[in-house]
Amino acid sequence: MSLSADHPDAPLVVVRPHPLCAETPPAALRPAITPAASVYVRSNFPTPVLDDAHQVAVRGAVRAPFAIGVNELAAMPQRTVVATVECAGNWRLGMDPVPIGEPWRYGAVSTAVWTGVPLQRLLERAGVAADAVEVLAVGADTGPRDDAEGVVTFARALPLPVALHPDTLVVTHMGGAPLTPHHGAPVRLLVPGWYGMANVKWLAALELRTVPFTGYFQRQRYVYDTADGVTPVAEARVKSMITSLVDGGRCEARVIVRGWAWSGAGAITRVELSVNGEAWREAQLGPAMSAYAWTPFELALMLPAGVVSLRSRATDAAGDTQPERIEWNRLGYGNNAVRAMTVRVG
Ligand SMILES: Nc1nc2c(c(=O)[nH]1)N[C@H]1C(S)=C(S)[C@@H](COP(=O)(O)O)O[C@H]1N2
Ligand SMILES: [Mo]
Repeated sequence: MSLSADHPDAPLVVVRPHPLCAETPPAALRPAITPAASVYVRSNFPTPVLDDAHQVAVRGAVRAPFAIGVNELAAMPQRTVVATVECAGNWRLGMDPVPIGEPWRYGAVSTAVWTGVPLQRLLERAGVAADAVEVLAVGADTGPRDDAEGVVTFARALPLPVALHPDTLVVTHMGGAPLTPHHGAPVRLLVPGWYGMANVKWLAALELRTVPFTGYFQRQRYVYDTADGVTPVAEARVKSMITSLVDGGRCEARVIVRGWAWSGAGAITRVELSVNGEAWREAQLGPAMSAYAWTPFELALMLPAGVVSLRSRATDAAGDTQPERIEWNRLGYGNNAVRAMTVRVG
């Protein structure tokens, strides 16, 4: 697969080649299901090479620890979930000043069909101790970090109720095919509705904990670091994106503006569009492919001639609406502010 950032038809727009961080290109954001080769990639360390003999250890505060391989997972009842997954750093470049971290534009979001076994089933088999509070998902990838001592492992904790949700999956397949190395082969987590960092790739262990985890990727990264303190990033904030028009491109005056809206807090209840900063107009919503997949919206517009600014704004069932401005945070996560795109009309 070609990963050239310069080639207009490349399946991914590379933000950093090693370890691979790459966005879904604008054209690949149009279909409901993102083409598999264009699902964005975010890796903190080199991709570990794991073979079919790889096992996931279920351990910690459990009655009966065990290890399970991919073949045994395949023999269990499977569950499939269509889910939109967004990196918490998506649209970091839209923050002012731009925070440290990967300079993501708005393509660190994709929708895929994920298949695996509910994490709940593995936890039931292990017998979770009564005093367990969270499940630590440990990846097989490690490496040094500038701001940490020694070697760091990618690991993220999930509150037990989220881990026990029937749609939280130990995934082996994306789009009906075995996971590719970049996406976590042979096994990863999927936590629908949460930002991407919860979906630990190259899953090596599931560790039941009785005290909250405070490791590097729990307290120093994937946290909202503000004047009020540090809070781990969790559910994806409500957001929308116009995909039928190209930012900086041209279009006819009569257009149907289309795009996607999503939220980790519930269904999308409203999407509005504004032309040149004028009054918001409500778009029509289509059916989402699942409770965790983005919702399509569209609105027919007659645009004025010249360079036109277009904005979309989504609201979810929790009552949250995309803000005009984002509260800046040191590491640049969760930027769901309304984003303007410009098109030349005529
Ligand atoms: N083991 C491991 N899991 C990981 C990461 C990682 O660096 N290592 N990155 C996380 C982040 S920040 C995101 S956004 C998603 C990206 O998943 P993808 O590359 O399959 O799109 O994986 C998450 N899981
Ligand atoms: Mo991410």
